[in-house]
Amino acid sequence: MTSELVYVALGSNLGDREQHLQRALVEITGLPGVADVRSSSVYETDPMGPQNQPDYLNAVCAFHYSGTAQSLLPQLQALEASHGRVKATQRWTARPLDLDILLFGEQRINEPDLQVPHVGIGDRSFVLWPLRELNPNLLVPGKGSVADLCRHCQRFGIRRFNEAS
Ligand code: A4P
Ligand code: MG
Repeated sequence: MTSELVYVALGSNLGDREQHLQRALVEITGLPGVADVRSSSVYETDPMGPQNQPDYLNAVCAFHYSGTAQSLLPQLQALEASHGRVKATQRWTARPLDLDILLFGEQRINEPDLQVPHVGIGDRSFVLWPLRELNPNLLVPGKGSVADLCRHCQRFGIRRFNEAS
């Protein structure tokens, strides 16, 4: 089976945020079919959505995956659950780990439980900045280059996280 270049967003705003992201990267690297994992720097970001929640740490990773997006999604959801994530009824609430499939090669998927490119990819600086770091020339199907999207998205509440440890 051929592999696709996949981009996944990582987010955490509960518990030891840095450790959640670091552990998730190790766990993604260990998933069957995953190879050549690269990661952006970590950014600290103001919460999008309800403001009565802690700031997030966000990053993006890229890897080659030999499988389908539909087979990757439940594996990422199992990792979220293993980090203590419980499903909230309200959208955009605090969580120890959020893993979203941003891009799956050049595929466009529109299914009830999976939309790729991720619906919010074009207007979230906490996704676009780390993506630009990995590949500024990357094209988001139907939306343009990551560098252009970065120029036009709102710049709010995003700073490099000081990885002192
Ligand atoms: N789903 C559909 N497409 C995808 C995809 N491409 N990747 C479905 C992953 N999942 C996808 O997600 C809800 C459903 O989306 C899943 O059942 C899956 O089948 P969820 O993670 O359970 O719920 P959620 O995360 O609360 O909702 P949503 O709409 O996915 O929110 P987002 O977009 O994940 O945003 N602020 C900052 N600063 N940084 C953040 O990372 N994240 C969020 C959550 C809110 N505010 C934030 C951040
Ligand atoms: Mg999500």
